[in-house]
Amino acid sequence: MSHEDIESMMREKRTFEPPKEHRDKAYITSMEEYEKLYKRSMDDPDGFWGERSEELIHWFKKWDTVADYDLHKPEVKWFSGGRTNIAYNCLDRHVQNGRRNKAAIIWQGEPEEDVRVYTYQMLHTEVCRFANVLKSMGVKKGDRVSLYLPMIPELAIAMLACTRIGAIHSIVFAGFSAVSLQNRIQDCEAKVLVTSDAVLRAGRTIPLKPNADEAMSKSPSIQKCVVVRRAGNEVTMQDGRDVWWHEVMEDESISGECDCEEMEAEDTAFILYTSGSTGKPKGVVHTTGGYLTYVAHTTQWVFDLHDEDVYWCTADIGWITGHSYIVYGPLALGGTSLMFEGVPSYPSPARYWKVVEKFKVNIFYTAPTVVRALMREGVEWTRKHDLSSLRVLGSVGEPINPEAWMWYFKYVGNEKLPICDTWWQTETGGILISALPYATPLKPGSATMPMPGVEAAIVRADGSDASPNEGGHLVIKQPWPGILRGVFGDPARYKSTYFERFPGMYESGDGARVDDEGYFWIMGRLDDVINVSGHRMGTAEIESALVAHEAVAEAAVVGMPHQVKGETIYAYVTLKGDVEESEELRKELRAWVRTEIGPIATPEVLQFAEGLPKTRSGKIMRRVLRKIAASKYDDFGDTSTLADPGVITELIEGKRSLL
Ligand code: 6R9
Repeated sequence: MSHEDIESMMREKRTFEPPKEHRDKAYITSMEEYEKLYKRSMDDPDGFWGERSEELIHWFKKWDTVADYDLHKPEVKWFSGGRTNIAYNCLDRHVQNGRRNKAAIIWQGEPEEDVRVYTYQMLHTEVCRFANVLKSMGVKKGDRVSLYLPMIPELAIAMLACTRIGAIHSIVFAGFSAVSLQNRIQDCEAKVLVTSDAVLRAGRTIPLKPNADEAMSKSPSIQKCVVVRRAGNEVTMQDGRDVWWHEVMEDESISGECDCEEMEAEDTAFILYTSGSTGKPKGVVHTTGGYLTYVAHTTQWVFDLHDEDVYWCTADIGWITGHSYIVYGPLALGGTSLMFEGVPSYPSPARYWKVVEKFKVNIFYTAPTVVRALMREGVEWTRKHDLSSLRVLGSVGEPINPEAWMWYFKYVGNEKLPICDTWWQTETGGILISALPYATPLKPGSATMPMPGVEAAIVRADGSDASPNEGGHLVIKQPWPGILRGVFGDPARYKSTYFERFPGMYESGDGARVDDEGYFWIMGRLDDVINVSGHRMGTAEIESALVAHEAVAEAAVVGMPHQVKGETIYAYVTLKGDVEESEELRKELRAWVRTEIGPIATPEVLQFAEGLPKTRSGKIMRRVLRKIAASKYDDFGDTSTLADPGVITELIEGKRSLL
């Protein structure tokens, strides 16, 4: 299909009806059913969620109340009085209920021949062993454990071992730098760090332990470090602190049985750091009963996951998508989750499709940036492999542009598979807005409608409801079980970021509109957060990394539209008076950000600027900087409050000379 075909399709405003094939087996089979469930969930939320949780989760002790909240305070509790355990729900009950020999995790390593399959029984044993290792290191309920690992099974094992004993994991994406790791360890005062010798990526071995060493050297809370051998490269082990995973796991004294901690529903399950518009990353806190219920609920209804399916989510577990939809959601349901270590383009752009064919994947969940990157490589790669096992497709991380949607639909979905564009956030724990594959008619580019139980709405700046098609702030008007319960160690920030601007509602920070038929169209962040390849980066974080360099006086960072990544990072940098601009310095500053935060934060463009467009009150007018970054020089809007309007011309000239 050519570009023009896609364009004309868009003009037709076609909708795509849900498939009939497989529909009789589906959990939700029609819009009428969806509407009935939605209405029920709004009329009787306690009844709805109580039933869902009882159906999906094993409780050691049933709760006393379903929901108990006041978003003004804010205070949110779900399933108070109930006791359960996440690892028990993901493992033990399946071992007891006939899934003992079923594959829980199929792991495909980056080298084609590296495949490991863990049955529920095997995973249970490994998790118990590692839980006992953690216990032997003095880790107790409520203690924090940082996990800094590539996409290897040990990461999932370590997560489940933590939740089994009530320890709180904080996973740090292995692409983050030593400094980022250190900040995250220090913020939550982790006792133990689990890491590996290296990351295997696109045929290269990237050492990881040196980053861990650097971070630990400034993190006095760390008592022990467990190191997984992945690549076999040389590492230094510190006596008394560092131990090898394979050695401690093989220790005779470590048992393969370990009782579960009976957790209160509101006990913290994990922390995950995410970027915000100001300051350092915040530790988003998720708790036990509500989170578990919510991820199981959404995995079942959005992906229509059945026992015999092979389900593959391509995210990295370092992000929330991997937490909820590689590990906890699918395993809570007793599903088979495929975990993949590699990248889409190595050794060829057919890699994903090769994996789909090899394991006969039924449900495939990826990000628009992946779709766009593969689209650029050409359709022939999708044709090299048999994709006929696929049944449901998913998308997450950023809005999927209609062109990418159509490509995904046509060449991966063979024009018949439903695409569930799932809108959600680290803070929401699970999917809030998405199509249900066998019920919702699809519109390319729309995340369609809120899940049952989710009261999503668009409000104006004053909090009043927006009219259909009017853009505004995307808010949720009542809590759902997976909502974050705090920002670790910072209750004030929890309140001010999410609950202050629109009292009584959860503020997502995204802009959106709802069309005449109730479809949600997400427009992106309204705050200073950039979405690079589906990953959130706070501009403030990158700016503070830049100004930490001795040559830099001031920096302003904005997002710039990018064909594959959605957005990339554009940095304007004002040097200190005595520093000369040079290509070397430009390179050095880009490399600096890379080591300060991580490769994903590296500015794509770095422009030296004599001055930045500031208002008389000293605020940087980012809107102007965004326009210049996007090479849109026509309409800067109202610039009358600028202290020096001449700056704009200078910046445009500077940008032109860059190209
Ligand atoms: C799950 C995840 C959250 C931000 C969110 C929004 C953007 C995610 C989206 C989407 C449009 C979708 N986002 N999914 N925008 N359509 N289907 O990505 O969490 O890393 O916290 O990012 O990502 O802007 O606010 P997180």
